[in-house]
Amino acid sequence: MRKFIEQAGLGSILDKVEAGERLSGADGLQLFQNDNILAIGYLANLVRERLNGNKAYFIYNQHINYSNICTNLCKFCAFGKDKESALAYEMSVAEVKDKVRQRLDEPITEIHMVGGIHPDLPFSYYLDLLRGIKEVRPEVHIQAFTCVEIAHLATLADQSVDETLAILKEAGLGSIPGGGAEVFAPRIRQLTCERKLTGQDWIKVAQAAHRQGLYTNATMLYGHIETLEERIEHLEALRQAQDETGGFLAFIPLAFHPKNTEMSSLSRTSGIDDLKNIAVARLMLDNFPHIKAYWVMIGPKMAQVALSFGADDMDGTVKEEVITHMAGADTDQAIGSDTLIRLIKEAGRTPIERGTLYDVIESHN
Ligand code: V47
Repeated sequence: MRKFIEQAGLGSILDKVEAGERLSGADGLQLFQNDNILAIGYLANLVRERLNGNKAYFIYNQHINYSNICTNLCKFCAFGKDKESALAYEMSVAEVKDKVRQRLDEPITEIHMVGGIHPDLPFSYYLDLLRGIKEVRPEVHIQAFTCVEIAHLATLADQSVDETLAILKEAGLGSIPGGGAEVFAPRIRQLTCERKLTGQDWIKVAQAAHRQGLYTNATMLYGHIETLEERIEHLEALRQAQDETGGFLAFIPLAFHPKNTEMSSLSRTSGIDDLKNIAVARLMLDNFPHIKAYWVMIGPKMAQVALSFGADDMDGTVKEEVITHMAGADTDQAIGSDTLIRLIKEAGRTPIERGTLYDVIESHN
């Protein structure tokens, strides 16, 4: 195998991976620029198996998007709508509780809840959402509100981010999903989401959460106008942040879906780029315990293959995915746990149903 990797021009990276040495930004760039996907995958799989063995995780979760009304209106997003739009919606707390109630007969362990930056819902609404969900399903873990939303909630609450997080935690917040990171580079934010929280501030919110004992995830929206260098800078910024506070659980590369967005002239990502983003993330983010292949965005088949290219998690049953489907995703909006188990087994991995914090619920040997 060494000969094959050397022939691909990746011998020095293999040396570092075998020695457990950190890769440089230049190494990351070299990987993105290399065409030998099998060699890149082999390297990523070494790290993946060192960290997670043969395990491949999934979760029984339910997504709820309480409102799509958003003042940021990012160019890559088909979900966020102006308040006056005919497609704008907002759920009452009672409606969200009903959504949870409707699935009480399913073994859901996590509610994943995000929305837009709503111009006028009060802070109390968000606290009522958390408390309401806990009333209906007390045991469920609520993973909610991106770092962008948390910064907005701090403004609404007229409190520091630390204090806001403490109040949300008290109301039932269990952890924070990875959305809103996009690409940290100011150039990309300027061109695609100029009203959004800056990359630096996104990281500050995540680190504040870690200091409060709240785990968070991180994402990168790839496959639009970002350069490979900007992808690497994004990964390096996350790695640095993780060195400092250690509270990131998983990294999820998000494949850009152009339909119904202001960037609809761009193409969908390719399978090779999807796999490279998983593999390079696994190799660069040596301090992230998990890399997720989000089947909603890259399709269940590609997510299955990704389990041999660095990913150790397929995310979950999801139920009612909205954000990617508004942008033209052709995957289903939900997937059965039986299908996830079958896909994982066929990939030669051991399916592990996990809780949000990667506690083992059931191992399907
Ligand atoms: O924040 C928006 C992205 C994110 C598009 O933490 C788009 O485990 C692709 O963050 N094409 C929301 N992506 C989804 C998300 C997520 C999903 C699953 C698991 C986790 C986790 C997090 O989707 C947004 C934005 O970055 N997004 N528009 C689009 N057109």
